[in-house]
Amino acid sequence: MKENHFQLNRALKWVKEAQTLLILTGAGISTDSGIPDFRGPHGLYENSAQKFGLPYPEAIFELPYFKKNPNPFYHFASELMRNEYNPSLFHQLLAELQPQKQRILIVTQNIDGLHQKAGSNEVIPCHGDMTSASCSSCSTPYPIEAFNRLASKAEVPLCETCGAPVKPDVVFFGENLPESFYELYLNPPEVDLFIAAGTSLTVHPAAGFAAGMAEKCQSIRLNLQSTPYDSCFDICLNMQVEEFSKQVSRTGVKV
Ligand code: CNA
Repeated sequence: MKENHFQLNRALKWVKEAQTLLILTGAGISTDSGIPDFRGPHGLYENSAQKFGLPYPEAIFELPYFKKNPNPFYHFASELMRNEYNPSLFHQLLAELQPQKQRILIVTQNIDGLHQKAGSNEVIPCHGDMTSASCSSCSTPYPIEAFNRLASKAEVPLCETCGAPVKPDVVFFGENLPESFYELYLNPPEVDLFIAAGTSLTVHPAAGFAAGMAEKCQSIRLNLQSTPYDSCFDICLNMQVEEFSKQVSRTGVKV
């Protein structure tokens, strides 16, 4: 308990002092916004196989399965699209910190667009997002308005060229990440502080990137649960990101 308190105070001091920060975020920073994560307590994986009739939970984001049966993905996507989600305290914290720091670069594994909605301006969505869509087979782009109209009703848009199911440009298991992420991976910036927040660090290459960054500079792992890469970090905090945000604001940083 005493050790936890000491580590938290050390982390708060680092956040206050750092001028350049790189933050890797995951689904855990959006649970308070109402979007379930995958692997956390009550995450999607706990009930998705049964709910969407999948052979195993990860199938919902696997391209070969999607091409045969895109319906489970569209049931999931329509839930995400029909609701109006708002940024959590942690999204707000990062946006509010921006003018007070030299640089805050966010790499997010999330596809929900909440960092941008909160006002953060340097965001790399390393698993893509839902702002464009294309054919899962021939890659022909699909008009986004028509995509939104159909997907929000859980209807599967079909490619006008080859008839295969269209998918939003989010990265499924086994697919390449955007070029902007690989550029960062190969040339990681010099920063004062790296934070991995709300991520189980189980999905690669993002998890490997986090491990590399954590060893390169001062680093904090902020998550409810431990991760496979905890030993790479200087500080590991097992706590809610919302609670951490409140603690940061108590140090005098306006949130
Ligand atoms: P994950 O594997 O589901 O891990 C999330 C982690 O966050 C878990 O370890 C939880 O314990 C932790 N967590 C949950 N709530 C909180 C909280 N309030 N405070 C602190 N920690 C919390 O998700 P990852 O992001 O690590 O995995 C990468 C996948 C998840 C990416 O491909 C995403 O696209 C995908 N995903 C995104 C969203 C979204 O966009 N909001 C939602 C669900 C899944």
